[in-house]
Amino acid sequence: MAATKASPIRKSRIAKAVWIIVAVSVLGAAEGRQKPTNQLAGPAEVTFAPRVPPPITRSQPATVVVNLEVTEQNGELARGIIYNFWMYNGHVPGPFIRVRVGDTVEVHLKNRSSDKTHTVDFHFVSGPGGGAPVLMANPGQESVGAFKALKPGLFIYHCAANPMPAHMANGLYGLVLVEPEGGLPKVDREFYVMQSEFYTEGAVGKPGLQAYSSRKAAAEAPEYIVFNGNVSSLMGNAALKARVGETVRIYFGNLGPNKISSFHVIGVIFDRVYREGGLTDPVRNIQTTLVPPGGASVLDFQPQVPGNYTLLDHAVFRVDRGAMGLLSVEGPAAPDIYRKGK
Ligand SMILES: [Cu+2]
Repeated sequence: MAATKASPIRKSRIAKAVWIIVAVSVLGAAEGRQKPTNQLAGPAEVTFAPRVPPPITRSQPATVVVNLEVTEQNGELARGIIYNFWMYNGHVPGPFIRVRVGDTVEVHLKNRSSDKTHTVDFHFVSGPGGGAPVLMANPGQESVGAFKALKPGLFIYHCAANPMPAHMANGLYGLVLVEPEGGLPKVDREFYVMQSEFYTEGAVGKPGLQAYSSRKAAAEAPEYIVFNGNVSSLMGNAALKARVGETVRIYFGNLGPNKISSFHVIGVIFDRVYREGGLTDPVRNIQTTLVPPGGASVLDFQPQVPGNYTLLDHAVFRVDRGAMGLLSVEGPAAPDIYRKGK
């Protein structure tokens, strides 16, 4: 169409089109400015206990993808004692997820169960159910949700499908570290340790496949209280290892579901304790730290003397139920600090 002069209608259409182009480019520019916050960093690097992913080096927030998969499978709770664990990514506890404050965490949850609905309640999430209603996945289905990490901290995640206590007690939990801007002070070694209880029909030590006892769970009478899902997960060859003088950090979570942990490492004074997982204001020179069900704590220390150090819940009869681990420290003796005789 040959037009020498635009009609009023065409004029207004042109104006509209120009306005749209301007609006789009303004929005585009705004998007461009915000782009660092939306940068896709790809899948989050995750690890299984006692390993911890390396510190985050990004100086800008990003979108990180976390893939979780729920299965139900038999595994050893102690030697000769089998339990049907419900697991995130085939492990109890589930993967350690490390992100940065301001990150958007895009969670993909695959539910491989044939007959149970599962989900995740992330304590780092601000919003209803910690994301659980969004992530609810029926048997065989996949759910997706995206959540912005508004606050730094060490946070628990756990299943929250009905009946929630059973879904938690059977093994569906793990930790998320939301690093503050600039990260935490650097240390030489980092470990992931998570305490939880198991309620078996058979008394502690009874061999064979042990069913979950909802009666004992309701009575808050666990048969097992363990670190990292197994009585011997941190014993023998699986002991944590460090050298004299190295700085050591334990990311400690307590799922419960019922018992408060009085976490202690025999022969160690914690230089810094980030109580209840709050990363802004550590307290110093602590012997034992209280970690409630659904809570966590970050513990920094520096072993000065070689030898074996015992991790335990200082409610000490629980050691007989499994609440014990070892840190093996190698290096030169330090007789000025510790010696036999005068
Ligand atoms: Cu579940």
